[in-house]
Amino acid sequence: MSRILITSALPYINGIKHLGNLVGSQLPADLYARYCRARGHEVLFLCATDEHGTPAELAAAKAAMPVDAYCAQMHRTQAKLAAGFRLSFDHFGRSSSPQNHRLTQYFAGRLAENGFISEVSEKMVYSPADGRFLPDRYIEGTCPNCGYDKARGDQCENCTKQLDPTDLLEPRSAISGSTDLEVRETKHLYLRQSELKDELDAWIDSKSDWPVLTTSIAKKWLHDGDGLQDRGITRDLNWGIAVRKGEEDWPGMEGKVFYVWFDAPIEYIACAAEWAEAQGKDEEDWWRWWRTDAGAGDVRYVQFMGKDNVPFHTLSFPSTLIGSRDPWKLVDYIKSFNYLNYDGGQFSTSQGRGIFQDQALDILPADYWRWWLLSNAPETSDSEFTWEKFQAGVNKDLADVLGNFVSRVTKFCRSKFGEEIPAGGEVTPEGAKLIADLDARLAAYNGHMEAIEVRKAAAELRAIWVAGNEFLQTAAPWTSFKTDPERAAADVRLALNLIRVYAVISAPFIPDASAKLLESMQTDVTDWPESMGPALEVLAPGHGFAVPDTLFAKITDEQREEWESSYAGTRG
Ligand code: B3M
Ligand code: ZN
Repeated sequence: MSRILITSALPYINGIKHLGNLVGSQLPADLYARYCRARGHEVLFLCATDEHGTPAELAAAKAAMPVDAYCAQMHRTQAKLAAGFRLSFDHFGRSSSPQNHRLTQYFAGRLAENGFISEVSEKMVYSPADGRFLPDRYIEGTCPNCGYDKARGDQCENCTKQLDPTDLLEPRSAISGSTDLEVRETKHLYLRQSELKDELDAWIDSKSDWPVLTTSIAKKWLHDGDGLQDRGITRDLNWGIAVRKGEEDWPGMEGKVFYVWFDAPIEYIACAAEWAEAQGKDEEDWWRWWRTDAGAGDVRYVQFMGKDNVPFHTLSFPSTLIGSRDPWKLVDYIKSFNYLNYDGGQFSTSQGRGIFQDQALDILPADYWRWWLLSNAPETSDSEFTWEKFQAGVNKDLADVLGNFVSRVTKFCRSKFGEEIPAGGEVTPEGAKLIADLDARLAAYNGHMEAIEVRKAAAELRAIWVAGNEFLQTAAPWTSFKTDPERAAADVRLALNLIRVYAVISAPFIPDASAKLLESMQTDVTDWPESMGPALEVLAPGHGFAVPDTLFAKITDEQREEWESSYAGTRG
């Protein structure tokens, strides 16, 4: 048994997330966590809301709520949706937690003690009307390059030119619209990442099993252009973690907070402390996951995220951990994803484009979404959600293949042998062939799950479902029953046992359907099959079962047309 620590990128607190966020980190992380638990490993699966930064402040202002109340409310909303999608976090924490405040300030203190913090004076745009300094993204104006009048202080979305706020013509606050802007001197802390470049380079070189997408992004930031730059880790904002050096004040940093991307990854660690506290456990119960001097040396740590988050997870966060000179656990494997597109465009929270998690659960249960999103995960390239593809995928795989197999076997058995596993007969040659085929496929499925190859695992699981249907078609117990009822009984017994095996190995993808199948087969034997022979004999003759209701209702064309028009890519 191994110990596996799994974290998913923390969703920003503002707004309900769309399906692209879900499939880009949290859902595949849940798939892997469920699989690892089912294989008997000790798993700690953590996620949290990412609650600081300007987006949180602006969203709270828009909701006319104090930002802490807004974050508390949105954390509850996101936690409820996570439960709706059956995301089996051991803890869903908050980056605004007291634990994260303490840890973030601790790390800043350690980095300062070790010489990895510099204090830099810089000029920032201040808006008296807003009573605050404006981050580059919250300064708007006319692009000097293309004339676009909504260019931002960091980039023009129209011609993509990188900008400084001082480049903008007629600059104004993107919050209040005020053009009364001043440039003021302010001081910020910088993490001296450039000092850690060689150590980071060596660490990344040691990751020989990382996907190319992950390594290439990390190397690009390390070596392209001027190489790894020092990075500001403080902001002039009201909402966030106060800049302190451990327990002490930080002279000159009064009124400032840490930059959201400095404190957010530290929440991965703080979340374990929150989990321990929530479970009434002690500090060593979470230190054994995060400190290699307290037992985390044998932990395998796997992170899940969208590809745009890779730089922060391969450079900035490791810089914080390495620079602390404490023996914190560094990530062993990063699984990063491309983007899920919606009907030809990007999913976008800010533009309300796409299908949002609350809307999805309003129209269909989690398993439909889990199956389609995972079997179409944007692993090696972007993938496209269209209502037609979604309808075709779930109707075929879930209704016609898996659901149909379960229904045919249980209903035929009930009609000829009653609602119990029939006795009689021996495994037929077709049955023996099925068992051999399934052993090979199970090994392949396990291999893809261990390698976190999500789409390949889904394809292999689908093939395992198809194999059951093909066996049924070949064995045709409804025909053999007329001349050789013992043979029919043996084939039906095998097929009914296969339903239980399907329930066990499909659970990481479709947990609710899995639970329903186990209930209908009246069994709680859920050991992951080591080999199919013994696994297909667990339900002995005479064991009772109940014909389940329809496992997956098909999506009708009318439903698909209605949903396609009502979720035409905008969210009120
Ligand atoms: N919230 C970005 C994102 O949601 C950021 C991830 C933080 S993980 C520490 O894509
Ligand atoms: Zn432009």
